[in-house]
Amino acid sequence: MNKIAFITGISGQDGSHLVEFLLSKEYKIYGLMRRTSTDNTWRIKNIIDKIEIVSGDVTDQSSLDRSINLIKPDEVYNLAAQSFVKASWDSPEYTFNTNAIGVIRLLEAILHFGKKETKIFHASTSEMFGKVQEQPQNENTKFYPRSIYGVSKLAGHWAAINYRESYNMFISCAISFNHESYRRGLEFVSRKISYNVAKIHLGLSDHIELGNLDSMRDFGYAPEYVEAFWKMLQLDNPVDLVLSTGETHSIKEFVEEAFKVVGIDNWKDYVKQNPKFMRPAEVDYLCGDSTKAKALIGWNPIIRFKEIVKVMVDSDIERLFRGDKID
Ligand code: NAP
Ligand code: G4F
Repeated sequence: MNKIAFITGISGQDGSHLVEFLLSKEYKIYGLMRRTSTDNTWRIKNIIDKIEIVSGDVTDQSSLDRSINLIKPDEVYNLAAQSFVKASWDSPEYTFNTNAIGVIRLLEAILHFGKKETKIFHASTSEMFGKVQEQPQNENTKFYPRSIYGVSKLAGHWAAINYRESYNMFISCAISFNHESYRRGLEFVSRKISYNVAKIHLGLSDHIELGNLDSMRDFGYAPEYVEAFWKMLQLDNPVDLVLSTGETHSIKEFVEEAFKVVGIDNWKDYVKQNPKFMRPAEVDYLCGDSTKAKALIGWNPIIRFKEIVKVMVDSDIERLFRGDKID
């Protein structure tokens, strides 16, 4: 019989890649989506008729109880989050409600209405390392979040561990480092760069405004990360794993590489720094050590920095050229 998966955050970058992966494994898929005033299914429009969308919100306990009771999933992937770090200074309470209490709500729903053997994946983040206490960061590195986003994800992470230990639930958390794709939201720096470089290349714009160019991130490719999420749930025991490439690059390098893709070397002529995009507290440096993931799930990220940048810039050029709706 086909396994049943329930995904929160199905309309997001990772949710859309995960759905495609699970369909290839012949899962029956249910995805939680909240009501929005305009359509936001652009990432899943090609497969939406192959899945069931359930209306609900991780800030609403009754919708989660109802969903889990109806679906009785074999696997749950909890990807829903207010995932934009910068927005957590504007809406701290909402961010915490979604990213921390939302995890507790979902786990309560599974505890009371799910099957005993339901396996749960939770999306934790390298933002929990924040002001990093060692380099590179692994599963034992001390956390030091630098935003309410990081604080909320750390609370969600510990909630997941607590439910695992309290109720013997199968809950695994990936501490994922930045992973990107052509489906990244336009507010994130990677996509903001690829989209604007594509516009400059096509003569649709003449500059890009950015904030801090010195921060360093361990950039991976999102489709490889979602496959790892699935692999974590195929293990016999729950586990928390750092997922990263072990390579780190500055935002400046990302900009430089993106302009290179379109044959522009004098990138500085096109970039303006705008304090509006700076953060009150920054995560300066992230670089992960995924030795444990390599041992347990054979983690071996193939698509690396230069290729990621190229895939994203090329995709934006193509979509702008076609006039696609891309946000
Ligand atoms: P994303 O593109 O921003 O997607 C977030 C998803 O969560 C969207 O589908 C969004 O729905 C949904 N969502 C937000 N608030 C919700 C709510 N109250 N109730 C139900 N759904 C809600 O983020 P992503 O990059 O795919 O990331 C997926 C998860 O991985 C997140 O938990 C993020 O914190 C974590 N993570 C991501 C990265 C990364 O580099 N991408 C790294 C580490 C961890 P709408 O479409 O309605 O907004
Ligand atoms: O693209 P970002 O907004 O991603 P950030 O803050 O690293 O968070 C992402 O990765 C986390 C994992 O480490 C996830 F948990 C989280 O959900 C999200 O997916 O910013 C990256 C860096 C920051 O240092 C930021 O200050 O880019 C810098 N930056 C410089 N100019 C900018 C800009 N970021 C954005 N979004 N926009 C700018 O104009």
